[in-house]
Amino acid sequence: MILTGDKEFYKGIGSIKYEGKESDNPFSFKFYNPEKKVMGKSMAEHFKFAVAYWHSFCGQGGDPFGPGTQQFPWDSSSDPMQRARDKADAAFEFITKMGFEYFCFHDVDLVDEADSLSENEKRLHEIGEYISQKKQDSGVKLLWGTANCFSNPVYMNGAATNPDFNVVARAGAQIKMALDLTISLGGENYVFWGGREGYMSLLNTDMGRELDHMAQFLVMARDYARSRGFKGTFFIEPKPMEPMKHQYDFDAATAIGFLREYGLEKDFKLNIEVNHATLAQHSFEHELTVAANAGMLGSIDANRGDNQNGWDTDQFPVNIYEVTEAMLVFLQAGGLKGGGINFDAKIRRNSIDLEDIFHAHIGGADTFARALLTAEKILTSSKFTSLRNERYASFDNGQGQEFENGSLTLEDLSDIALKSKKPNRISGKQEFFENIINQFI
Ligand code: XUL
Ligand code: CO
Repeated sequence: MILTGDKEFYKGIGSIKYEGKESDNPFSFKFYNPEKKVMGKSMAEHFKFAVAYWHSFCGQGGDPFGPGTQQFPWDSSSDPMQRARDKADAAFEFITKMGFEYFCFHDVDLVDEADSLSENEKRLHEIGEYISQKKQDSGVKLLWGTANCFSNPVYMNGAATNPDFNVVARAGAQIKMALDLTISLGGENYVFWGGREGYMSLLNTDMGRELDHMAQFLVMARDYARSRGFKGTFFIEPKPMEPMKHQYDFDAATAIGFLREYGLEKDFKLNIEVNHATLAQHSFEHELTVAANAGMLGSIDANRGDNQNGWDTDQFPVNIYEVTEAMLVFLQAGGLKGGGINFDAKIRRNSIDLEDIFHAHIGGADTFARALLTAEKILTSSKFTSLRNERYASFDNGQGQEFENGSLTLEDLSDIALKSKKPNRISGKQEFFENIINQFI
């Protein structure tokens, strides 16, 4: 059901429905069929697609060379609360027209930050009540909330890792409010993306102390949220750089090591973002695999980077081959632990028509759907799994199995090798594996 406010913002566009790949209606899904079952779950259940409030209703396409190019009709009022309500109307109209069930936000996306913390709290409370009503009316749910502790200049030296305790306390106040808001809106999860938690130069930074502070802060946030009845999962969203030269949550392996070191691994999982993976010189599927192996694959921020440059371009996903490799990991991991697929992606600066975010989200959803269907076929009707398992067959019984069980010593390995023939060379067959993906796309 479409939910509009006093006025309709996306005029002329109705519900986006699945029409199949032969449809020539640009405002329809060609592959994403929410009800279609894939390996026992509907596509809607697999993905839990979410719209990112910040990119779709706040960001106007500004870049370091010039201001925003997109003009939003919901931004016209001079009263910040009216602007916030108009923006919420636009957001819920868009989400319900897309037929998506979820959204994600930062505190400051919902309403402009005021000069004082107490005024902020009032504003957030007020817009929270407005959005709560819209959630009830539409059935749209909150996948996760977060706090923006990186845009305000007060955080230029970091938030939880700031060398000044006064700033750490301010971040605490802001995150407490964001947690309260997330809980009151029934948020299923809460995200910590590092923002400015990292450093520009080690010369002026006590890294060990900052990491201890970050952990202490997360412990406090967890304890507070749990005391308020929050049952959801906390996610860390790794990123190697931007805005800091070095971010503390560099990649999945780093974040997992950190969470385990400080005993946070039970409450926290990871939110893996495609373009963050590639900035860390990994592939998306690498980061998903690292998280899945640790039982910490919580959620996904879907987007893509640009192969020709090295920053976070946050483009919408379109690459079927790349996303199919990711969906193979996704399906084999049994899906996400609590999270969903949040389109943390923005349209290009020169995409200035209001309808452009429909094309973007339709393309993103279709890319994931097509990749999921392809991955399902690869797993159920190709030799992919058996070929990969065969590479490890020597560990399935005999001495290989004893090695895996931990019942051999290094001397045993030595004895075995000295008594054996020289090992055969066995092909890794990478090109054959690559062709299987192409064959099923
Ligand atoms: C930044 C980023 C953020 C987080 C939420 O690169 O991805 O939008 O997802 O703070
Ligand atoms: Co993100």
